[in-house]
Amino acid sequence: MRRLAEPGLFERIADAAWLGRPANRETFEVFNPATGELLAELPDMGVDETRAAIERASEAQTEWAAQTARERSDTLWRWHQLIVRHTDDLATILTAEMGKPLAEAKSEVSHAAAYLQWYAEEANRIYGETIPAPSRDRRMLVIKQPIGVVGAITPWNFPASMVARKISPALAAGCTVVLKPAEQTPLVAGAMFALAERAGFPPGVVNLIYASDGDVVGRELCSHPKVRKISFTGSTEVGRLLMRQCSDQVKKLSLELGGNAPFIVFDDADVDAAVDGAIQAKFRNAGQTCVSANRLYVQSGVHDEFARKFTERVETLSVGDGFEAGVAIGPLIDTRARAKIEAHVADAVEKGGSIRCGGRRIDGVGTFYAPTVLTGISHTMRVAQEETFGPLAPIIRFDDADQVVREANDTIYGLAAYFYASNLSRVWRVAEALEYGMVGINTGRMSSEAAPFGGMKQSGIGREGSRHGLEDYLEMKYLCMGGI
Ligand code: TXE
Repeated sequence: MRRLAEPGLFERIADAAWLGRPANRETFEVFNPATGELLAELPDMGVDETRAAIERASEAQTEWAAQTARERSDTLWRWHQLIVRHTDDLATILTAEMGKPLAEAKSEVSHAAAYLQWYAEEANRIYGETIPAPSRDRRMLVIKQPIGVVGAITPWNFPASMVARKISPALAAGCTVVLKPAEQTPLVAGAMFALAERAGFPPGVVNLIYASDGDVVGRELCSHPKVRKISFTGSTEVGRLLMRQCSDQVKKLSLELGGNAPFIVFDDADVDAAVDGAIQAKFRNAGQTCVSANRLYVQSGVHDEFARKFTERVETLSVGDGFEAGVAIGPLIDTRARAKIEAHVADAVEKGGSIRCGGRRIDGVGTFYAPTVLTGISHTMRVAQEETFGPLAPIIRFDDADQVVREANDTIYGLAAYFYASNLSRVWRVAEALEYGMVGINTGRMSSEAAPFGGMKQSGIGREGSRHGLEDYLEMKYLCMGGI
């Protein structure tokens, strides 16, 4: 592990004692996907530890909810400041365990801090309503109250910002949290929790479970009656499973699942801007984002120009260890992720697609794959139907503008879509017709703590970020007073 400005932070991460329980003999290992280096051995927690964490969270709930909004806000703000102050260390840990380029890791930590800032502010703005009563002797109003203990499960692709995006609205609302980070990337979550401890959250308000087996912890969170809500980001497959597991208790769920984002370039688009946007939307985080442009539809009039300019740019993206200067594409999270990309490329080539660049793994210890452009792709190939989650850009030529919107919508997913066009009437019609929770128009990047993030169809339930993200952690209670 590289040197941190504050080495004590790293030691704290792996120390089971600070998590409020004795060191467990079972452990699991965390590796750097670029080098194979063993980074840490963590206590492998199971049902007992999860249950104990839920009990602690439940005991802390009443007192935390009874704090004034300003008091909760102040603690969140202190946590935000600690994260800002330790950005370099957190980014170093993140790049080591996840692989993304250090500059991207720093920007992710800043994004995480932005959520804490947003919800520290939003904690003070949880308003109810008064309702004009239909009779004179009544008063009717709505108050908002925290939902209770929240079980949060986060993925490996944004291991810092996903933690902040789930925990900060929950804490602002007055909920307490038990969080299980992804087994591949638990270290930055550990560091963030160590900073939360310094920020002064009362004991039991935030609880961390390190575990190698998501299923064991997930089952306990879903079946424990004191957990009132599950918030999950990850695969659609696990999302469906969690929904089934929560059904017995009709437990509330927020799900942010897979995507299959179309990126459409119409004839009237600014091609150079579209190339820039596609590079951002496709290759950020080596394509391992749920809003990644999964399939590029380019209209015939600009297809050849776009494909040429885009391929030229992709060929300049350097692949390597995220700590090396100038690296744009880090390793994939693991060999399973790389095998999925290889299967999608093989299927496309077998069915007539052509490799314009890349199309191969890079030999060596790390799980690297060359950034790849495919042309001659059709809508029915696996690469256009499934979420690839890697640095692979398949280009589909189209002629009919109405047909392309139908194909863009022809998927079980509905998270993010992008399109480039200049005709205003087309811009409105396409934006309204796309069945997606988020639509980027003439931009390849749209995530913000100030905006609602989430999807339609099987991409999930609920929204994160913005004032809407807070509502998912609040219960609405109607009060009716008679005899006035
Ligand atoms: O996801 P998993 P994986 C998509 C993407 C990727 C695919 C598989 O297409 O290629 O999913 O990735 C925990 N009960 N996304 O296998 O398994 C697990 O420990 C409860 C999109 O990594 O869903 C981790 O903390 N929890 C996505 C988290 O779920 C369980 C981000 C995610 O892992 C569990 C990641 C269980 N039975 C993958 N099994 C996005 N929306 O950004 C696993 N987990």
